[in-house]
Amino acid sequence: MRYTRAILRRPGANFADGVTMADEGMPDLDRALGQHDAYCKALEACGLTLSVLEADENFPDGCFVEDPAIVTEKMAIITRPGDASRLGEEGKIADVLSNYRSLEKIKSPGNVEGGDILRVGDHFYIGRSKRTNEEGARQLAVLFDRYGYSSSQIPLETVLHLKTGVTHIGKGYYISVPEFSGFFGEADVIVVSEEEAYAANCLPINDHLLIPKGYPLAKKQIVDLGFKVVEIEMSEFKKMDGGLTCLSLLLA
Ligand code: CIR
Repeated sequence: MRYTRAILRRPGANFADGVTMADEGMPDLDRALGQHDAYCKALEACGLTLSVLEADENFPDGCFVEDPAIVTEKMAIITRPGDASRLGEEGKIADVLSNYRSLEKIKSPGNVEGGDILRVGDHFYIGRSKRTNEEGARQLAVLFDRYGYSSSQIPLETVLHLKTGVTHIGKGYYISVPEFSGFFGEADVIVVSEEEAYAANCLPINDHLLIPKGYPLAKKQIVDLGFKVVEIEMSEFKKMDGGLTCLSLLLA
């Protein structure tokens, strides 16, 4: 699939008030804005046209636009974030997405966050996490089925979202923390060490693979497989439990 467009939202002045389990200190807003700009430039270099929304200080985690929606080539699903502070982020995202897709919606009492959804071809893995509940996963499976996609569930134990711990990087390869390495049958899985767990969240876009900067062992394994990597400094988003996939919604 070739992506042509991305939707993003800039971090706001109260970015540091978002939810986090990371014990890495407060993020620096200026540095976060600089890292967000660099991320935007990398997406443009991959051939994408960007729609960058202004920050909304009602939602300190609003820059993590991956969570309030799931976009496919046939439709988009507006989710219901599972953390109460994030409920409502989906409103503006729905407005923008309605320019490009027909919209489906997850309804109460379902909760889903897009970070729990890992797409591989026409199959969607649904992470069952603290943010994506049984009812949300059930509604998702019905929607995917209606549009001709298959889905299955993966229970989460240690990470925030499914894609915090595993991503599909293309050419049949996954990169994963040990918890998920057995879920993908015979597929080739790069298993990251505990020190490099953050590198399990990579973002393939067209001919490039965005990887977080500072994880040399993971980088070497990826580069040795022939991927064209673009390294992005993510330190300030990591402090708020966000990774590369979280910062954009990609549209083909
Ligand atoms: C949160 O806890 O909701 C945000 N601080 C981080 C969300 C990261 N999103 C993602 O992994 N898809």
